[in-house]
Amino acid sequence: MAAPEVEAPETIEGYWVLHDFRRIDWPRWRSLPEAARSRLLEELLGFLGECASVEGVERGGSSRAYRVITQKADLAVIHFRPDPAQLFDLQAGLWRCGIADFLLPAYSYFSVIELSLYRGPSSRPEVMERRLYPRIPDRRYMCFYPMNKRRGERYNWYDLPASERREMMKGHGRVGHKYAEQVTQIITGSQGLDDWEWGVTLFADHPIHFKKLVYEMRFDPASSRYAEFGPFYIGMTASPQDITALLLGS
Ligand code: 76R
Repeated sequence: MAAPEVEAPETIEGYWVLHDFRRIDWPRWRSLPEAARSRLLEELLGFLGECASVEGVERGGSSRAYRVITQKADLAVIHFRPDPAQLFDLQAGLWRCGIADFLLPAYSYFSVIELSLYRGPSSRPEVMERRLYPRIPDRRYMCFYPMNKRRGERYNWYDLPASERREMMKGHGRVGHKYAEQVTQIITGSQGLDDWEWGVTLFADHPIHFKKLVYEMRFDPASSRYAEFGPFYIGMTASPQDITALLLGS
């Protein structure tokens, strides 16, 4: 029987994840009186502060706001939470803020932190814990894109024997590991949850590291033959002062 060869890799899931991208409706926002804009900004900052307050709680989750470059979005919020139901509440929480009337949906993604056990589980429970339930890394830049593994006539990831996939993931890990200091990757699985199969979220102190890493990876067979990519979003961490400057121009 060929059954063991076509087996899906075992995965372990951790935090549930929502990436929520919004565009600001600038003409309508700017036409508001300044006092109204300040009030809506305060309410938004209060909401974001509340989101981030879970960080002190063990396995409570993590949330970060980002400014986004290009016209695909202006703002992004990323939430990690232990219970998927919390993400429904967080999404609704932002819509209930008055400023939501001026935030146009741009993109969003629902997934769950996933470790695929191609290399077997780490023998150290604290390593597994840290990877399944991480804080959002304190790096200045974030890169998010969704991806699939190809199911073409010639190259079909899902038809490959497990041993070949394992070998290829080893090569992938080798390329990635060269960037371990500059880039933190968080892979989230979204099979059955959203339109692509994985979300890739990378964190680094400078976006040049995203470019170098992703380019080098394009030559690795796990990507060159088998990866298909969705849109890329690049964000920069946004403190309350940054969001105030963005929205009120001060
Ligand atoms: O060392 C380990 O245990 C982890 C090895 C590892 C796995 C299992 C790893 C390492 N990744 C894994 C899984 Mn990854 N990763 C991506 C992308 O743009 C592209 O071409 C692909 C997008 C990047 C940039 C990246 C970076 N990785 C996965 C999976 C799940 C596949 C599956 O289960 O079939 C995907 C979709 C994926 C995609 N990867 C690394 C990195 C980096 C930087 C590392 C090294 C991390 C480190 O050593 O600290």
